[in-house]
Amino acid sequence: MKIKANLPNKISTVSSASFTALSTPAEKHVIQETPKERDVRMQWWRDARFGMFIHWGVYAIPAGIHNGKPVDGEGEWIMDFGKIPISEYEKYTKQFNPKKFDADKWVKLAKRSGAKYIVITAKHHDGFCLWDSKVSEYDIMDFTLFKRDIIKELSKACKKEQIRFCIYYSIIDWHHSNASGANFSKYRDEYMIPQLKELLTEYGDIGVIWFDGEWIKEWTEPQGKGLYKLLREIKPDIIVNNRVGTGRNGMEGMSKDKDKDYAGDFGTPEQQIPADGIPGVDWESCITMNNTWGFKSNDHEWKSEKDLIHKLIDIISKGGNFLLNVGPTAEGQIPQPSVERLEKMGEWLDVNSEAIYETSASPFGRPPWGRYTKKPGRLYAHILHWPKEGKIHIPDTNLKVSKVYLLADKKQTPLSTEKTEEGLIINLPAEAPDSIASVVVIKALHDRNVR
Ligand code: FHN
Repeated sequence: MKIKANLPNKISTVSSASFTALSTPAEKHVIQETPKERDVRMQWWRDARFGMFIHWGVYAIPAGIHNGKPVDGEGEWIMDFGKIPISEYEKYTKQFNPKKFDADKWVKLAKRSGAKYIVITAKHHDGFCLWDSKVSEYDIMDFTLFKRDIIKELSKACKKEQIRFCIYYSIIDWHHSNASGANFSKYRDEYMIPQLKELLTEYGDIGVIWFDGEWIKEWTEPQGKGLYKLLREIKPDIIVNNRVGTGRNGMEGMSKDKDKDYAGDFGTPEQQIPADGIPGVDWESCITMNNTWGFKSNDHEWKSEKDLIHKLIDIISKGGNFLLNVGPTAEGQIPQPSVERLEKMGEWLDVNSEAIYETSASPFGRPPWGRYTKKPGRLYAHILHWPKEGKIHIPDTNLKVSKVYLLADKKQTPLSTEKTEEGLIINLPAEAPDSIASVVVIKALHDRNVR
């Protein structure tokens, strides 16, 4: 059951004419871009490999508990799962005053973790805006005592630390009276689009617009294509996920479903890592650190740092990006268990980042002991389970190896190898340098598999 309310909007002065593109036939929505131009636009995102998702908003106040009772499901859905009427939910909004929020602290943690970009929920399904929106009073400046533009502060902190700043925007809006039913186009043209324009043009360099809530019946693929075109016209180098349209699952089947051309630049498998990746398209797995996106005071089921590092390696070995979520508290603090895990991931990346950033998918599938990533002239064997037999086998008879060594070994002491009819045996030391994952570097010349 979705909840609606009448919200007195500051109706945008932007003419609706600029949005007719949203309703004209699909062929009007084609962006002229060569494959090379697309590769240039996507390059920073592909090289980055690892981002931090931040789900933060009013829902952090109830934090999974409403009227003294726990509400099942993700914390950011409490307004819906808890069947909280708008008027009652607005009481939570009035309480939103995160005095301990420190954008620099959050961004420095992201940087220490090895994340290269941050995606923040500027507006989730509850409709509350974390920035000073010109078309709404339901925002941090007009509706709360906090009166600080969180999106602006985070954007500035990201610029300072050279972390790409990205925006999550929900097409669903449980607070806006026109966001479903007959008046949806009014919400789209007079509220949603002006908000996207202000986020894209007034908040610094936005790397990605990350849409969500695309599954509602009012939203269609042609509208998604029209919106994608509009956003690329506003900011030609912007990257947009496939939830701008209806492609969420389709993109995952995209490599097999060539005749279905979904809007958006990358697929968005959620809480999952596709077994074989998604060959032929860009994709990003978004995953929580416990079981909720938005903070819940009663969710303590934290994934281990070993599990998170293995997920990072698994995703990247399949050619994807890893968007790992944190759900800050109502006070504006990232939960300590999240901080601890992010710090551990950063320590592992301090040693092994060469085998992660700017790499591409494994040329050999998935060996029983771990995963592969590669760069031109280099193959990286990520050993997740140190083999008792003290060796690993690389199934490539073409490898012209110049050097093999443990990435953790600053002296790059060569490991002994043996050529076989099936490929290359690499002999390993008795002890793994890292109990979570250790990387063997195979410097290979002129090999078709290692480009
Ligand atoms: O409904 C949302 C959910 O709250 C969360 O934001 C996830 C993150 O990708 N997306 C939707 C569920 O698919």
